[in-house]
Amino acid sequence: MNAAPPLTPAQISFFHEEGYLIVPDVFAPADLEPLRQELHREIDRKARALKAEGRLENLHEELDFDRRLAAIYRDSKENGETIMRHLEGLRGGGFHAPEMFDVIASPKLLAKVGSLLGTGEIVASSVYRIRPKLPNIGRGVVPWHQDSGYFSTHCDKQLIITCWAPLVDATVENGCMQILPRTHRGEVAMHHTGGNAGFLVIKDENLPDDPRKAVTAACPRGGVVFMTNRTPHCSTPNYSDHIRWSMDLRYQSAEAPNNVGLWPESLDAAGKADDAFYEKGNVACYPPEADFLVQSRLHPEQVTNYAEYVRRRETYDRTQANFSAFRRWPESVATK
Ligand SMILES: O=C(O)CCC(=O)C(=O)O
Repeated sequence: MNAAPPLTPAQISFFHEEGYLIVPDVFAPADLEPLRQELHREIDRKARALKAEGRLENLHEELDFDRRLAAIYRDSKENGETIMRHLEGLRGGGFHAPEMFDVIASPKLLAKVGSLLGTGEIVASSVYRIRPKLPNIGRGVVPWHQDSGYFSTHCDKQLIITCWAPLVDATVENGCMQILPRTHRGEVAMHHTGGNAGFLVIKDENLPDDPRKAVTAACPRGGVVFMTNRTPHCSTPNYSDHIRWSMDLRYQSAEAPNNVGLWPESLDAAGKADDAFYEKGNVACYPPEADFLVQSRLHPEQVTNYAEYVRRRETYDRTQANFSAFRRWPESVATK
């Protein structure tokens, strides 16, 4: 059996020095095809459901995965937003098809993530997103932030790896990521609420370095941009004629705080577990969504299978919506 290759020592050093690493060939393009096709089928199912409700006229069946959702959005912003919100997975368990789980648990990706975490005991973080950045629509533009801005403060010094993986070639034209290198070792920068489309934003004056030093992280389909949770990053508009599909997945060591052992049925009405649980230091970095053990040599019997992953996604999203161990950032209207 061929084990999936880990990263080289030079790649690992680069990541820890720079706060990011682009690996252009983590996946073969064919590895991502099942996910692309299932997303396309999901769009088709959602569009048909909207049509059955009398809310959508043109299914745009003739268009491919890289264009169809944009055409639906152009016809009706409301329909486009409904489908996008569903796929992005912010509520209701989000998109959690088997094809999604296969990518999250892909040995090829986990081998690389393990190299960066320095352990084979890996928890897939609760927060992953599928992002269809539509051509010439501002909503997909993500302002400067660190992922830690969204996480609870007790995880500031933990390493949570974001794996940003495009499902099409990500280029300057279609709005790839911008990364501020060598700035990931300090405190979490001041964020403000009120950024574009409700995102948190670090204003230019609060960035740890001059944004003109940003690296443009173009990345081919099959590649992955690895970042730390304190690496400032943003993404720019999509000026192309197709959708910039991407996913961002997150992983941490099983030693870092997580909610793997926490089941919603053991929570009280306020969404809290009993004190004994928290005494173990186990408040998840992002409590409202479920973490799951995705690789373990010490406890292979505890590695989450697909059915359990679905149950955790679906249950956590509902029961813990009001649970809050978050930091509070000030509000701002005038962002740059
Ligand atoms: O995909 C994008 O445009 C932004 C993604 C992002 O900010 C993230 O993964 O944290």
